[in-house]
Amino acid sequence: MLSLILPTYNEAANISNLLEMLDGVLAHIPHEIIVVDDNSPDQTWKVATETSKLRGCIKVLRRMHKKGLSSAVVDGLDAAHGTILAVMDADGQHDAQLLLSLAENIRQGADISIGSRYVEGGSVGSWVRDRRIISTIGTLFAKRLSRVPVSDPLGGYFVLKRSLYRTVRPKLHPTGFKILLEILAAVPKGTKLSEVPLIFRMRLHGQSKLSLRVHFAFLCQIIRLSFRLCTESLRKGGMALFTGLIVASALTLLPRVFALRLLYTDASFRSRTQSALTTVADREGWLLSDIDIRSVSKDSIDILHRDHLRTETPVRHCTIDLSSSTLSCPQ
Ligand SMILES: Nc1nc2c(ncn2[C@@H]2O[C@H](COP(=O)(O)OP(=O)(O)OP(=O)(O)O)[C@@H](O)[C@H]2O)c(=O)[nH]1
Ligand SMILES: [Mg+2]
Repeated sequence: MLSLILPTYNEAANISNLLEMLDGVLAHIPHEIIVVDDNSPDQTWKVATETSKLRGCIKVLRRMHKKGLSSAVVDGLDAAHGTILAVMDADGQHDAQLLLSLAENIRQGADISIGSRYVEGGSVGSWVRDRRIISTIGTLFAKRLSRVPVSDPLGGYFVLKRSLYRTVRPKLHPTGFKILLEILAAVPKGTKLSEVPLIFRMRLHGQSKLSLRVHFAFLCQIIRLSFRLCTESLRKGGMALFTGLIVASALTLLPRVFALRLLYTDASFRSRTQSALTTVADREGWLLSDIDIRSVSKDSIDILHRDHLRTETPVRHCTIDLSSSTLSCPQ
């Protein structure tokens, strides 16, 4: 089943048309539509509720306080039952027909499918110059924060697998408008993404909610996600350092372990070595703890001896013959 989330705030003049259009587009697909309205003063929730009485597949989630677009989308996605989850603006700017191509991409194996204004065939429509510039700069930053290559990480029209949503859900901070960016910054590496050209239409009725406050929230989101990316890279850097230290220590110890391997593998050799060392130490008046075994062979062991009093006596390199327990220390 496909679950379509429609976030609304003051879209009373648009919602009926859209729901009617969707009725046709989704006629052959098992689906549910969840309208998430923040108690719009123009009573969008009421219009949607009236329509839902005629069509069973529509649910209306009326939130009593305005909490913003991203959190409305997340609440809708949390309440959805479908295996394929879709999100679309409710102001008529997103072509409802495109939903079929987006959903088809998921059926073909994509994990997330996005309506993109920045691939060939897509466009931002008749945006004024300033909005084009802001969107281009924002998109540049956002692309760097996405974990998968994408051309339009700031869009609001996308479809994803429920399993992917479950994976990213704990990482989502649904503030501001850009929930897609939040998702793309949290997807696992190797996530399959596909994009479908989207021509962004003009609003037919109502007003945009894209305010200065929304732009500020976007700025905060970019800073927060950049910070997260940095700390993750640092953590990865820390892991690399730790692994490097372990490998370096192993490489340093390996020759020594190899030189002493007979001591680890041959019990009788170990006891012969032990008795030869004790004999030599008793005879020379050494402490066993002052003897450092460097390497062993079948007939002899190479040792370093340092006087435990740490006097001027230099460290001596000696060989003990195992059969006779004799010590030779070349000068
Ligand atoms: N529930 C809820 N929906 C919201 C909120 N803000 C915006 N929306 C809805 O989110 C969708 C996108 O918002 P718009 O204001 O159209 O933003 P936009 O499409 O980026 O900007 P325009 O191109 O100027 O329309 C619309 O369906 C809005 O009704 C909100 O605070 N709560
Ligand atoms: Mg809009």
